[in-house]
Amino acid sequence: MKPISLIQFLIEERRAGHVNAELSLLIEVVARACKRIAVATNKGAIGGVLGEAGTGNIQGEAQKKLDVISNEILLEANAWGGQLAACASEEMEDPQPIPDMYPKGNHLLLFDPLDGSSNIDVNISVGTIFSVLRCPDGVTNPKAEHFLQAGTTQLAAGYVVYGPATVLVLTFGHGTHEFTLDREVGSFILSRRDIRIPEETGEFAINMSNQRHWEAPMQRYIGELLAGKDGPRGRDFNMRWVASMVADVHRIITRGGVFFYPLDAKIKSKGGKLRLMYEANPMAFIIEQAGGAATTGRGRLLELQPTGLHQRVPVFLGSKKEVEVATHYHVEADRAQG
Ligand code: P6P
Repeated sequence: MKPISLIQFLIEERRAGHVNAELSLLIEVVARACKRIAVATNKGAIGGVLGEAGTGNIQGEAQKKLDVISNEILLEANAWGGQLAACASEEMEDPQPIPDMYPKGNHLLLFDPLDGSSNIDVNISVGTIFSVLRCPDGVTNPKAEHFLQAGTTQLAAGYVVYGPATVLVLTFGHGTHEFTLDREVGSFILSRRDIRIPEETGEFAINMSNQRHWEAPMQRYIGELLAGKDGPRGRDFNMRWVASMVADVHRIITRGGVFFYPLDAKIKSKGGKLRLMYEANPMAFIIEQAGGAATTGRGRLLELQPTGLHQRVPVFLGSKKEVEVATHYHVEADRAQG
């Protein structure tokens, strides 16, 4: 069958009324920027891009050189196209407006330019996560509060995982689709259309080293998985933890599974580990469009009304049945506490 490139797919989606011209062009620009991030990331030690940048970000985290490079690539690529009113990034405290010399558009772009960057120096897959919102009517110089829209309002979401292959996964709210980069041609080629995640799974992803800090319902849920076929679930489970959300989510998009970054005593005061606006919400949109589920452990992630641009939340996402069981345990425990 003739390969379908990203640009051909986007034109098909426009004809189907799933996306407008401005949004499809924005996605093309973001995908092109991610190809440049892939080139920078793939250079490794010989490209002088490994190690710390010597700076910190709003999260109080030391930035890797590639965090800064990836952020700059996305800002530069999206400055002049005319599709955006502003960008927001994990690496920047405030939104970056589109420079006055360029035309502004009706969209807001949010991204984690290089998620999992603690894995870069050990050559483990990392990725870019992005989300597109509509800029509120009449707002020409968006501030942080204009980005604070629930995940259900996203117009598009996607990630690019820089692994053995460079793979883009994308949704406009009409299914979740995967594109693999053909490096020789430089095109993203459609490799899976309308992805469906199995509702059941035998594979979970969580950072077990936090186990003693979890809330009781999480201890119960994971304890049942670890008990295996002799326990209440009557089957054995396998565990994976890459510590790179994009890699863990892509495994789930590819073969099912469930991912947890729950509240624990260490991070409870911060609200969680992962960021709502540019990690949890885009991933939740992608997962739900592939037939999975995504909650905070207490409610649907996409319905959460954001209160801050860099707000953190607990994340339960993946195969629907396991997300529902774990979420039910938390809701039931809250109800019992009254
Ligand atoms: P931990 C990477 O820093 C990240 O934001 C996610 O990509 C990943 O799932 C998580 O943090 C890993 O956290 O506590 O295992 O290092």
